[in-house]
Amino acid sequence: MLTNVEYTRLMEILLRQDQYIILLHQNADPDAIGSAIALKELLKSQGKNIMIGTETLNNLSKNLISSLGDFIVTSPTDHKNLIILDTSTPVQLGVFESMIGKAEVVISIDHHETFETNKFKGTKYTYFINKERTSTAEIIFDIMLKMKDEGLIDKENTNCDKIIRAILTGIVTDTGHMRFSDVNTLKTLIHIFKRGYHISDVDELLRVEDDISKKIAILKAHQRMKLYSVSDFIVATSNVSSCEALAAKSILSTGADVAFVGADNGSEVRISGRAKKSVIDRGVNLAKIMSQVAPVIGGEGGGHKGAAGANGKSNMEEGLKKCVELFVQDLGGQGNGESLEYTEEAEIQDCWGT
Ligand SMILES: [Mn+2]
Repeated sequence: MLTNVEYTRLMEILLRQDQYIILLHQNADPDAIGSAIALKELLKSQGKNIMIGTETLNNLSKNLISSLGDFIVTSPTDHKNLIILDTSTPVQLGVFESMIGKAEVVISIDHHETFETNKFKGTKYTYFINKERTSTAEIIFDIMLKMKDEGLIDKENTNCDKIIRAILTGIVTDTGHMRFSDVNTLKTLIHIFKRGYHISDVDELLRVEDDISKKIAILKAHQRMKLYSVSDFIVATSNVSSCEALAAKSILSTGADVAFVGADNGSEVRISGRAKKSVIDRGVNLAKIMSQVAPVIGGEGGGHKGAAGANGKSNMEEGLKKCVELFVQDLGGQGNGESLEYTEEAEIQDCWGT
């Protein structure tokens, strides 16, 4: 842990310069981006001018940046004061590594094992490495608490909501949704939860809105669904013009145990099948079903037991019917050889039976 003395020294050093660029490792993850956004806001509240630079971002980080409404630069600038976050070796800075040579101040804040401290001996380098912390975001949160204790945070001038959301996202992602969290992570989270935040806030910040065609495909797949009761499973079939795999997956999350969704664009027919684990556990193999359906649509099929597909040319409706028949056979074949009865449900009944 950084001691109180170290935090005081870190604060003192950070507040010395008026302009910084915060640099992050390539393919910056939400801990790097969240930490950078939070530190940027904290320093901005002290009248500092701050930019964030990273060569590339991962997809989650792109979502985080657009959700929090921030921006980054992707090529070196002429800044002389650098803050390097969440980066254990300068090489990881990619194109920004070249800025280190010309820099006058380099401050590294990180929770990784090794920053190559020996490579940069000299007065311009200052390291605050706390490898016991599960994320860099927690270190930034400690800086925030320290600033608050010292009366530096003026709520009017500080976007505390943005800072906390950024930090919470870094913590949650770097701990693998808390799997690698420890006592100190939880202590930080207690502070954050007491302010009314929750882990589900992070999911919202990282989620990408599906584009309109995906939404329509999924909704139409639900609208056109046919349902069958087979043994104690619900089998659904449907059709869309595209996004059939996504639609099948979505139908499973709505409640079906097995879904077969066809797509026919006039020149090509595709069928995608998805099954829940409870179905696979009964010996059903969708890859086998898809390879047997393939001749009906004039193509080939395969995949995995729980997720499989077939591509062909025509006869989507017949293909979907065949999928259900083969599923019934496959399920029946696991029992005493009797063929199972199946009925098409005329209406979807809700759980109250009305
Ligand atoms: Mn990290």
